[in-house]
Amino acid sequence: MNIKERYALAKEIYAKLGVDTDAVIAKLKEIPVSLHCWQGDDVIGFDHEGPLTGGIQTTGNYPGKATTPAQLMQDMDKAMSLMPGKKKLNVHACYAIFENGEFADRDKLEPKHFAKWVEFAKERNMGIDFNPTFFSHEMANDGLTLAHPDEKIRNFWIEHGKACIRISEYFAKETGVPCVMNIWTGDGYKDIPADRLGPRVRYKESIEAILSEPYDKNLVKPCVESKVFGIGVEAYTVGSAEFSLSFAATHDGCMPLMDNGHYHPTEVVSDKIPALLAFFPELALHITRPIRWDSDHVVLFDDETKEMAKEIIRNDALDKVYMALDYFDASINRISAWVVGFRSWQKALLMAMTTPNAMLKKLQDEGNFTELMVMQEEIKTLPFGDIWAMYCEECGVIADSAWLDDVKKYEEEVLLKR
Ligand SMILES: [Mn+2]
Repeated sequence: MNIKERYALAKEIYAKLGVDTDAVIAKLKEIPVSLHCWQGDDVIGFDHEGPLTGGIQTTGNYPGKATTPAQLMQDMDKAMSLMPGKKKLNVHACYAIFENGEFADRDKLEPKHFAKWVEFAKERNMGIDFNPTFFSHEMANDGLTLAHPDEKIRNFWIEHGKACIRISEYFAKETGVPCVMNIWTGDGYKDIPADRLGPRVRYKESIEAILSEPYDKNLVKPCVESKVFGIGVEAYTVGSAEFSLSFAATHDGCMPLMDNGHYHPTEVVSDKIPALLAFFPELALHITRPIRWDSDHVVLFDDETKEMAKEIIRNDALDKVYMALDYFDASINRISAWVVGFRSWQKALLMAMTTPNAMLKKLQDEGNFTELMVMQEEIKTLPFGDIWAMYCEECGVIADSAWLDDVKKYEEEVLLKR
C-alpha cells in the first residue's frame, strides 16, 4: 500500500473517534514554530572571538560547523527543507552580521546589522523572534550582567536590551509578524551569596529600564525566561522561576517563558503550562530535552514532549503559546540535530491534535477513570505513523525513513569540505 491508501484507512479509524485528520493536517501546516539559528554553530555567533559563557555549554566537535552567515543560512535552508510545517526564525543578538569591516558592540546594535536576516526570513515567508545576548562578552565575565552591582556594567546591558527592542520592532515591521523578544541572563553566583535580594532588585529594575524603551506592544512581545542554575552559577540564579513569573505577572504585556530544561529534574513544564494559562493571556516556551541538567539535548518524540504538546492543544491554546526550539548538540551532524528536533515537536503537535481530547475530558469529568485509562493507553497504538507520513507528503518533505540519506549527502558534499 502506498501512503495515500494507508492514510485513507487510518483516517477512518480516527474518524470513528471523532477526529478529522484532514482538518488537523490543514491546521498544523499553518502553526509557526520558532527555529533557533544557534544549533548550527554551537551558539557562537558572529560578533566575538571568545568562548561561550553564561553557564551554558555545547559539547562535541562534529565536523562541518557553520562559521559564516552564508554557511549558517545554507545549513538552515538544508535543514528546513526536511521539516514539515511552518517555521519562524529565531535569532540571537550575537548573530549580528557586520559588513565591510564595520563593528558595533552589543549596546550599539542597530536594525541594519540584521538586515541580512530580514532578507533571509522574508524570502522564506518567515517571521522572526529575537534574543538579546547577555553572555559570551567581556562585560559578562563576572557572571553578572543586568544584576551587576556596578552601574556601568548594568547600563551597558540595559542599552543592549533597548537596542534589541528596536531591532525586534524592525523585524516585526519588516516581516508583518510580531516578534517575541526573550530576556534571559545567566546572572548568578557559583557559591553561597551573602545577599540574595539585592541582585534580584537590580535585575528587576534593569528589565524595567529595558522595557521603558518605547515600542508597539502589538509588534514586540517581550518575555522573561527563568532558570534554576547554570555551570559556574550553581548556588544562586538571579532570574529564578519565582522571580521571572512574578515579574511577568506584574508587568503588563510581558510574558513568562518556560524552558523545560530550566527546572529541577523532577519538575515538568507540561503541568506548568495549564497552571499559567489560568492567569496569563499569552506565554512562551523553549522546547528542549534536559538530561540530568539543562543539557540541551535534541528534542525527541518522548513522553514529556508529547505531554507538553497535549497541554497546548487540549486547552485550545495554540494562539496563546509561542513555541520555540532551544537546544544545541555539537556531537552529531548539526543539520540532523535541527531536523530531528523540529520533526519531533511537529509529531508531538500532530499527535495531540489527533487525540480525541473532548471525549477524554468527558470521561475525567464523569469520574470514569477506568475507561479513561484504557482509552489513553489504546490511543497510543493508533496508526499515527500513517497520518504523520501523509502530513510530511502534503508538506512536500521526505518521509521518516529517507531524509537522513539526504543529510549524509549534504555532509559529504558541503560540510566536510569546509
Ligand atoms: Mn532557553
